[in-house]
Amino acid sequence: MTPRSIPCSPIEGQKPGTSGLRKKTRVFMQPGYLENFVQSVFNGIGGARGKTFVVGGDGRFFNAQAIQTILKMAAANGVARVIVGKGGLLSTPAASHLIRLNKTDGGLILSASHNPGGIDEDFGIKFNTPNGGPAPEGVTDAIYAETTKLDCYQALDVDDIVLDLIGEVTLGTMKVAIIDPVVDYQALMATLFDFAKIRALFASGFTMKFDAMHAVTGPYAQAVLEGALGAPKGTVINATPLEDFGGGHPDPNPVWAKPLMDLMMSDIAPDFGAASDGDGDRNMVVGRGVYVTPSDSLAVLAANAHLAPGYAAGIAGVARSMPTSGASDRVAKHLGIEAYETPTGWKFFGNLMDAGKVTICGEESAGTGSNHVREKDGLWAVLLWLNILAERKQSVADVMADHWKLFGRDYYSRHDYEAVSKDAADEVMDGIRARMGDLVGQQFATLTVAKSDEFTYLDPVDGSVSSKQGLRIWFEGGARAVLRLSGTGTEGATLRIYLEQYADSHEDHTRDAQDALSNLRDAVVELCELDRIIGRSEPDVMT
Ligand code: G16
Repeated sequence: MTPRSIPCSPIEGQKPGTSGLRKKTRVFMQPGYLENFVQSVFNGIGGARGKTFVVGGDGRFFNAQAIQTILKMAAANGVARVIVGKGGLLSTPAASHLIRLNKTDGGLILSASHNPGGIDEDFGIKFNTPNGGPAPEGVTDAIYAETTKLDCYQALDVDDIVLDLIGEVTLGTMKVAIIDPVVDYQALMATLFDFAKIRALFASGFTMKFDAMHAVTGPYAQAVLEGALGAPKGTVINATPLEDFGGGHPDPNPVWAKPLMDLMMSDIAPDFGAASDGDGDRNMVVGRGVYVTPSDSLAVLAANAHLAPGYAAGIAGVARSMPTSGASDRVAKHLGIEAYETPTGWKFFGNLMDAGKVTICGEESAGTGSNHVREKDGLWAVLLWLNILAERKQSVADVMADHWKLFGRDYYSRHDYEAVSKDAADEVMDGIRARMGDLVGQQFATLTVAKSDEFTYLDPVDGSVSSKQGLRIWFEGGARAVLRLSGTGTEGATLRIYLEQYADSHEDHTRDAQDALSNLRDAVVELCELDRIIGRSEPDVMT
């Protein structure tokens, strides 16, 4: 059981993106590929000797094998203790909580989030720091630097360990604590929400469907909703985590969670519908006959958070990613608290939460969360909604109507153009950059540009600057379009176009969103010359 030092060559292209390193599974399965990154993490954080880490993943194909590799490498690198979820499973928010609860030196989370799983699909790994959040750029830069110069990695030459039994085992001198992935997370939720009230809501006949999309949240949702909160069995559907998510695309949005959407728009819809993604950090919320956009969900949660015990004293501030609609800013103004606008990527919220500046954060990409952990948290958002519905004794549709009556409505949609060639995507972005100074006053379709820029973020806590974080174009009449390239895709480039049109509190809030945004969409398609550059003007996915 002596640690072996195995010679290797540096690997190119292991630069962590928006949330860690994401590649095709077969890329990760190449000999030495995962090892190169894991050793670079240990080296990049100043060595692993004597440290404690949390390790777990969303159960996708290669999860179990990758965990064995990581454990053997951790042991050989002198790690003192690893906390791992039974079966290698941990949702991303649960992993974040365990890192904080056990005051560990960080954690390795295995997931490609909402991307499909399987040998021909996607895999990913990211390092979270001791605050429980995704590593900030300084740390990922140090890890990346290691990947480009590594010449050997450490591993123990031992058999795999059995991860299906709760308890403590040793690997060399390293202790491995195999824990129930749900218990600590559930205990945390019970401190934040009024479980008795939500239990009474279910007991009164309130109905719900939670689509776990055959991903990691299944066991969490079953334990909390059907167990602790008494929702009827069958409330959680697709509850068993599968290596390929049942062949589905575990992204909780109206496109990929279509069966749930269809149910919620039908005559037999339950009162409330929700879904979460591959690793449990994203969520979708839908009421009977009404879809709640993530941007609106953030605004409603911020406006009503005080109804849940964990936030009864009020919230310190609200943060949203730049492409997220301005709905939460209006709530912050109303509450007299600060609103922050950050680049896309949950890591940017960490500093604000650590500094006590914000309590609730959210993104248009279906992520909402609070300072209870340092990741977005799908089930948390669903529980906060349930707590709010239990207190307000209203339907989701009525909550939304009241919200828009008070704050106005931000019609919102994201249009994704997937698997675009990298060159074409760059041409679209660079084309706009080149014309940025001349756009104001120009008319596209029926709209005239009022203002345009490229978003740069100055972190108010550490003063760091992040530039090139998305192109913004405002039109006369209050519409805004944002363009950016996805940082989480694994095939070509994904061009995201975010469309937003504000209708004030006196205007019509009942329009179809795509209809309300059609003029803006036409203007952007023309402005970007999408037909000419990428050969299509219709997006692959509209959420
Ligand atoms: C990750 C980050 C999110 C971010 C999203 C953006 O989500 O954790 O904070 O909003 O990426 O994705 P893209 O760059 O593709 O627009 P996740 O759920 O994939 O970890």
